[in-house]
Amino acid sequence: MRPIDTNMRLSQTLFGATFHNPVLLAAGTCGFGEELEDALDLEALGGIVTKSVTLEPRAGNPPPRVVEAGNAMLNSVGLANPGLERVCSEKLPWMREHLSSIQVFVSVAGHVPDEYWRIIEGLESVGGFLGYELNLSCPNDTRLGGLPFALDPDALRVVVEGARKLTDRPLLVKLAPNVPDIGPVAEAAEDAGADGVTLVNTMPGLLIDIASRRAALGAGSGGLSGPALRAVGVHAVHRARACTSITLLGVGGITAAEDAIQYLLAGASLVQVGTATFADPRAAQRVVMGIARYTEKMGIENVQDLIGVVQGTDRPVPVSGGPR
Ligand code: RRO
Repeated sequence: MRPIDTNMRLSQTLFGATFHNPVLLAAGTCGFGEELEDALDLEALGGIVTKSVTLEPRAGNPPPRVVEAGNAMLNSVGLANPGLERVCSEKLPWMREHLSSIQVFVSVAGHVPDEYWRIIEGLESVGGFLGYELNLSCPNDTRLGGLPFALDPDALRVVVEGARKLTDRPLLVKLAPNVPDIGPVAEAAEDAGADGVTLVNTMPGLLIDIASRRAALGAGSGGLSGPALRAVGVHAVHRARACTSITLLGVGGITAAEDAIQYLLAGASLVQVGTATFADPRAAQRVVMGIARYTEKMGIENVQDLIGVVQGTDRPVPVSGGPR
């Protein structure tokens, strides 16, 4: 294994683990790491979040699955993934061997609470990763009998409380941006036993091809991501910081270090780069280097000194910056 060039300014201990820097690859944009192995230096990152894993394999939605949407991207991938069994037999062993120096969260998705719990039980029996990110907010997959779990705090609580009983690993909950106030949703996740929340998943959207008068995506509507989502994500982090004391992970529209730093200032301890990786597989590495340059230039000893210290916002945030 190659030694890590650790920049102590960027290093943090969170969930009892060392993150060499605050930049992770977001779920659904890096497969299980292996898919991007030749395109960037994964070990230069803080970590990755895998594609969401479901109980059974999923082939995904009909094409096109991704379309450009101005300063954004619309997707309806439809949770394409190899399913729990192959993740345990192929993906986890690869990640254990190749990503042992960075932190891996496995994203978990399902239609009903029991599916989330069975996937966690299956993954627990194999191990080889740090923790879970419960995807309760996919806009392209319906919860049996209702809205995505993250749009219904009571439904969210059921999944998270059940998951909490099954594992001591760090448990993150990924929230949706399309709620009236994300603060109470983050609070519900904290009350139910989550160690952190990831804000935000994509925003439901629809694009129409006017020549064919059909939806531009094969599946109809999809989830909007990219730069257009950034202000929504930064606001969500800021709001969650005011309502909770658990660790926050910011995601949405990060293409450069300046974007990631906004999330840190709003209260996120970690950030995730998603859509930007499609245009430039090294985007996340650029973000790491940019944050390092910024901390050096500003004389900031550790990136934690940036977390949650934004001023001049409409709602107060803790000046201490939340969890360390
Ligand atoms: O696979 C998808 O279509 C998908 C997922 Br699971 C998600 O969480 N968010 C998204 O925009 N697409």
